Amino acid sequence: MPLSRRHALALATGAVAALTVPARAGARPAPAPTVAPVGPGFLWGVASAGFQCEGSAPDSNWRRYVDATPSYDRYGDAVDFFHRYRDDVGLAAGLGAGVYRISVEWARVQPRPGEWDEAGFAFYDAVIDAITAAGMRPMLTLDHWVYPGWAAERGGWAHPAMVTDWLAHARKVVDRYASRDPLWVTFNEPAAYLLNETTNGGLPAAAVPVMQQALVRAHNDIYDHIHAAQPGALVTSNLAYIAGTAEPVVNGPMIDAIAARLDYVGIDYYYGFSPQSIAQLSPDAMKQLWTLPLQPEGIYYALDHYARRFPGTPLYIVENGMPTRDGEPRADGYTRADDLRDTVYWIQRALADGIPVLGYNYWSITDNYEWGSYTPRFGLYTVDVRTDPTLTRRPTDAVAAYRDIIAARGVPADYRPTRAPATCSLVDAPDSCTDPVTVP
Ligand code: IFM
Repeated sequence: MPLSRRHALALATGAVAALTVPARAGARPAPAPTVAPVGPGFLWGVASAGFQCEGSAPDSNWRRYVDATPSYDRYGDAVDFFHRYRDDVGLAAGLGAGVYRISVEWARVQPRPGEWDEAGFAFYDAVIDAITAAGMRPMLTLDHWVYPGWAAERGGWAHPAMVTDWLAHARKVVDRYASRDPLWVTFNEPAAYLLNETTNGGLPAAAVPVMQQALVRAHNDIYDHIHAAQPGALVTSNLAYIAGTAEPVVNGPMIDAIAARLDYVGIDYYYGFSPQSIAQLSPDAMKQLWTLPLQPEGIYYALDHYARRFPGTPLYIVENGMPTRDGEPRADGYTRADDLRDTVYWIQRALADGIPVLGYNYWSITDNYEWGSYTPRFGLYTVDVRTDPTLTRRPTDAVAAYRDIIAARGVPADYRPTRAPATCSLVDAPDSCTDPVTVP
């Protein structure tokens, strides 16, 4: 069960939530009969990550995890973004998106210690050129869980030189791309990164606090470097929103330690749980992401949580989406288009209640390698990696939905979510029981 695993990880780190989230002042506002569009400056985007989509992958920790794990799908060339980035950037531009999130893969630009690969950088130069030429702003992730094979060889984040070496790489990336005015993400989902390194990378439990401290040091250091290179930059480390009382335990230790160096709070919101749905989860749920329950209104609770934790700091949904199993209809009948529209409705509701939401990225523009498997499909465009050698991008119903949403700056004023808010969502327990969000 996901929560207990993540709880266990937090406990392994000896983590205690240092800061509590202030209680809501008064009852939740009653909803207006109609929902207003988002402002013209709202950032609509799509998100991706290097290893998951690029292919042509150099030696890295993740290449090694795949090689060492026969039950994982062979990586192949993922969806070959390495050769098809122009097409995928064009698909995002065709939606009207204004932000395209990628990660710059350390393994590609520094294949050996002290050796920088100009061809690797040239690839990212070309991708960023394509993004900006299409009228979009890049969002650059410095570390989406992948580092070079040579760093894996010596023990990854448990090695004393890791922070120094990571910073040498990250500074090069920042110095090269700061003039392109990207939005920055330092570490993708740091709590999940710790878990990933424990389960796939063999990071011993005793080294988890070492890695966590290393991530904190690296984030805080590169934050200052980014601001020196790009005055006014917007920097975050995005958090995988967990739920209610688990949130401060799982994400609290990292976010508290970097709180002074966050220009916006990047939030990844996917699943929502109620007491009933959590009781029904199968033990394999984390390997079958398409069975995890979806609660679109949970994005409102997540935003509300972080608006109270960081008053006045802009919030950005850096990732949101829904998995299917190999692109098949979901067992709960929820379509990608309905889930997207319902989710955007709740973002508009959050904005209407004064929560400062800066932007929203859909995860992902195409299906990709979901950390060991091609079965969970998150793409606006689906790609049958295992069966279609042409890797054709085929639109899901959410392509038209997202295009309409972006053009209209949200769902229509009289929109009503297709899915009613859950009773007693654990995404915001216990407030969701005593003061739940409602639809007019
Ligand atoms: O694919 C992942 C991504 O790498 C991190 N956030 C969640 C996504 C979907 O599981």
